[in-house]
Amino acid sequence: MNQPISLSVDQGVALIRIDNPPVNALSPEVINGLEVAIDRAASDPSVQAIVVIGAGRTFVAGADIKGLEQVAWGSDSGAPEIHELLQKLEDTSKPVVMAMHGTALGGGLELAMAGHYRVAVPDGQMGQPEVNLGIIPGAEGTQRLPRLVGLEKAIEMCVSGRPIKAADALNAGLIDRIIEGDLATGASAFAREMAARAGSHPKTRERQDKLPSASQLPGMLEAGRDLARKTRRNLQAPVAVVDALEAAATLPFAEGCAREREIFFELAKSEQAKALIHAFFAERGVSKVPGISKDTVAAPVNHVGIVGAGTMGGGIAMACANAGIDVRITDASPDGLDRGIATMRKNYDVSVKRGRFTPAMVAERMARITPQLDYEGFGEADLVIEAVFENMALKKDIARAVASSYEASKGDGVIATNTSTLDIDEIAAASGHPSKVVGLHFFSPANVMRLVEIVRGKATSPETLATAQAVAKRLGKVGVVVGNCPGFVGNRMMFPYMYEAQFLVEEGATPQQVDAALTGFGMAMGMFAVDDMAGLDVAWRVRQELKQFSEPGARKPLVADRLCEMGRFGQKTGKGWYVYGDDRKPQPDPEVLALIEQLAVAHGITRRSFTNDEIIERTIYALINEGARVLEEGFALRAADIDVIYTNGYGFPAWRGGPMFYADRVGLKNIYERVSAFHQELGARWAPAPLLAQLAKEGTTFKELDKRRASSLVGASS
Ligand code: T1G
Repeated sequence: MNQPISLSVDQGVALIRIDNPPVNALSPEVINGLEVAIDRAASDPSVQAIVVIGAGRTFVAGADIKGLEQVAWGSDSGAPEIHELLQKLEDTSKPVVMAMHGTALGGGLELAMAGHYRVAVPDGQMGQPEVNLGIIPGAEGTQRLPRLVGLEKAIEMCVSGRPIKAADALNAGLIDRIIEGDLATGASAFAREMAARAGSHPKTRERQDKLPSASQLPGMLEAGRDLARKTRRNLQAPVAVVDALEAAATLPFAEGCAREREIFFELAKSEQAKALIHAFFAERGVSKVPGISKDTVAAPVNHVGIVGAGTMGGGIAMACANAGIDVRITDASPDGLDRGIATMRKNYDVSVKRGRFTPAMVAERMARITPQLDYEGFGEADLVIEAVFENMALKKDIARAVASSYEASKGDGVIATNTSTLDIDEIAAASGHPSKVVGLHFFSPANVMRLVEIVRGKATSPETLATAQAVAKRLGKVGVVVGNCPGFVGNRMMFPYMYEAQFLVEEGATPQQVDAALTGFGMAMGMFAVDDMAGLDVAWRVRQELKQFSEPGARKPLVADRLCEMGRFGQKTGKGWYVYGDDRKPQPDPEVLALIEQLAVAHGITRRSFTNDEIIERTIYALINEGARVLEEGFALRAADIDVIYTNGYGFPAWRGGPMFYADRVGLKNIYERVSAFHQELGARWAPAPLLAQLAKEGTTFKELDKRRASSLVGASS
């Protein structure tokens, strides 16, 4: 018998256990081992029923995505060959019970649906998340799922990719029983019950009762395609999965499976699958950091102090409370504190209205947050996060005050600053305990946005860093470790991108054209709409501090400062680059267009029209060129880390993989040539990053560079 599969027989039940850590993915060994085990159990006269169960944290979480990656890049050998196993399971005369815990996802759920019965633990989850990888289920899931739960529910599950919980699965008919207590024992008892029943056991592929009638079908399909287009903008797989599900309702099972396979292979080799699989592994790669090993001890964090009850501090407090962490939050002014608490309450009320939380859940969360005007109890905290506005003197004072709270109570917590631009090392030095200081750069709204940049100062200790990584994970966020440079990684790259957008409108494009080109490319929002949402005053303040714009010859954007001087700070003042009505939708403002033209002409700028392609090159290539610099200077550990930052914090489309992966796909030689041409035409700010030049010359990619560098991270672990 193959290694990852074991078989034991107890009182007439064969227990087949899948043990392929970390998530029991369907490797060829697992598939072969299951076939052998099923044959043995089927032919063993002492066996009346069969239970298939996963060892460790979960049932099977899907096909091996490493194999899918090979398919995406051209080899068919990585595709799961599972049809024979599924047929064997379904055709077994003894009842086969699938016992699920953890997350039965993708190929895992498909395996389970070929069993005659399914049971799960109360917190088990089941789903078909394939669309999130740019593919569709490829192991007959689109044909079996609608037969079990009906077409509408199957569409909802496959289009959203979201798993459902055991109670929902029971309700929908996906599982037959919820097992309280030990799963193996409960599933075995259930299996014996089924074996004692007269008659044959249900084969999912033969079921017809839940499939829609011919008259119901068109409406359901139309609604499904609509859902896919509206909720999964720009993604191919969610629309295609409806085609495969349609086949379940219109074709015999075998033909439906053939149709599914055809669509699966077409998508598995698509650009979107390449990009989304890259994004999956990129996100899981960020925790591998030099100097941090699995032996590095992260301190447990159960009590957090937050300094500053503004937008960021409040959002961070909510993120902590949502994760079950007790929070003390302080502010310099009683009014500020009251406002902060009121805002949190308002945000939670919105969540209740949207059905995300119950009032009881909100009460529990608010009870974890203690507002106060002093630092009482901060000395006993495991972590204090300073989240006041960007002012170095103030941040240093707070770092000192937090350090003395720790000293006074012999505490040893971490001191984190939520600065988005300031020098962590300067703040660390002021604290007197630089090894305990780290940057935690949250993105607004902090209770919603998934990204946190974890800024490693030159003295940050491995334990402090590991604690910061663990906190990010506990808060359900992706924490990307970055180096300490102005703007860190995300904002540093944002500035050239944002300025290029502004230069483009000075040269003749309009804000709405630039924004439309960017959203057409897949960005969640256009640059000008983002600026209006964030508040033009934010970048205004930063601009005043940025040294590069005081260098002679550097081109300064002309319009943004003028808008700020006019009090046009964006959405919050109802006017910015756009004008906002009651619906808060951006409308072009003739006044702004006239101002842009007037300033451009006064500065002798030649105006012309731009194509959308030119707009994308000017903006996105600026982002990529700066990304190459960041990478070369070591402020990001990997190109893939930059991709994670941009897809999780800046609305860059995950289906393009992130800016650096996108650059690889365009070809670094092509990017380099365009950047060089812009350098000739537009001046020094477009000087190609030396790393970009080098990789273009070598004919390689950022992904290859990451692989080469990975060897230097050996010994690091998640
Ligand atoms: N294949 C290979 N490796 C996987 C994997 C998979 N399916 N799932 C997780 N890993 C690795 C991951 O890279 C990481 O490795 C470790 O497991 C822990 O993951 C035929 C086509 C299961 C909910 O899309 O959603 O089936 O970094 O850090 O937060 O139709 O992993 O430690 O080296 O994410 O506890 C469908 C994807 C595949 C599930 C666990 N399945 N995985 O979350 O841990 S397509 C999925 C997840 C398919 C069929 C098709 C999550 C998780 P390392 P983690 P976690």
